Amino acid sequence: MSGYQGPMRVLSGIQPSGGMHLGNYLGAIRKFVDLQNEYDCHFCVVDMHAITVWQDPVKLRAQTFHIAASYLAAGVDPKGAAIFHQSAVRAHAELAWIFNCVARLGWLDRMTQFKDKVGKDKERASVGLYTYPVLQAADILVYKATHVPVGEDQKQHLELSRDIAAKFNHDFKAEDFFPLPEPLIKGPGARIMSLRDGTVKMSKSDPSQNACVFLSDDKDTIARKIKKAKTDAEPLPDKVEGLADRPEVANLVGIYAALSGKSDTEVLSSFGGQGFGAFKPALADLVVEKIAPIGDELRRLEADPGFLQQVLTDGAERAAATADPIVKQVKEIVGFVA
Ligand code: AQP
Repeated sequence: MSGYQGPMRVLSGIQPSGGMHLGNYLGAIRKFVDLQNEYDCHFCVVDMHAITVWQDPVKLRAQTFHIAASYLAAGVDPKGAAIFHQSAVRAHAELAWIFNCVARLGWLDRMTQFKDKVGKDKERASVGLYTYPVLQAADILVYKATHVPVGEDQKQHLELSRDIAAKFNHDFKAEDFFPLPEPLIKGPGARIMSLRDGTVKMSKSDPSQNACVFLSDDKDTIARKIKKAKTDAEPLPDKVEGLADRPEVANLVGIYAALSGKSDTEVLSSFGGQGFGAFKPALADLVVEKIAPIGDELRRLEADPGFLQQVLTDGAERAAATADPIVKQVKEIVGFVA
């Protein structure tokens, strides 16, 4: 983290672009819960990122509450961590513009998530989708966050945040003004794949409802999705090496491991040699046991939008109290008149 001496601070966010799924839970929110007692935490609902692709305004509002409720239902305590929506803290947009002038086109041209999302239709993508990782850098650095819990898919964006921080510090001779944020990626569940195709990640925007277990799914739906998950005709292997060319099987074993706190090796020592007729019901029971109670709490919270609004308003006030003085300093460093 270079010579940065500021406080250890965590920032992470999730887009209100659809229902919260098992990948978001294992790759991100579960880590939020673990980190909240150790760091000064800021968890945001990144609505400004969500509109980089079309969002129905009515759904966007509901999904913003849904993500906030998911944080709470999974165990994030709003008295400790600031939970807020990105658009409520103006400092994110202000710093993002300044960072747009620090980041280089060549850096953004290398972002694989942009390429994956636009496919062959780049001409029709929004400019916001292209500069998405610059806004993400602003989200992080507007709090001088030192640690960022994310799934594996965000690794490249985090490297870009570090490049932007380093270039800002260098260009403006502001040594160690921004920390070089560390991604917290490692651990089970960093990359959960679709239940229908083990080569693509589980994603909110997947057109197949059966590709994701959503936190809001009831017990029967969870069990049905796990039992319908794509596999192959062979039994489970005895050793992890046997998962190499079997992405769907590796994914299900990984989900079992992440939710049970065991390693893949331990899971295979229990289930190796058995067919999916034995493994899938055990996995379904485990996912139901861990996820269904979160879903119950999520529904209870979503029925109280007044409470959720209050959590977001309080969180945004606390977040702005940290971010505004940092942006003020940035403006001075850049040479803007006060
Ligand atoms: N499949 C996944 N496995 C592990 N972690 C994941 N994350 C997302 N998918 C997986 C992590 O969840 C956090 C929030 O991600 P996001 O919603 O802001 O953006 P995303 O990565 O683009 O998520 P989706 O579900 O794929 O959304 P859409 O379809 O709208 O693009 C991040 O920490 C991410 O790593």
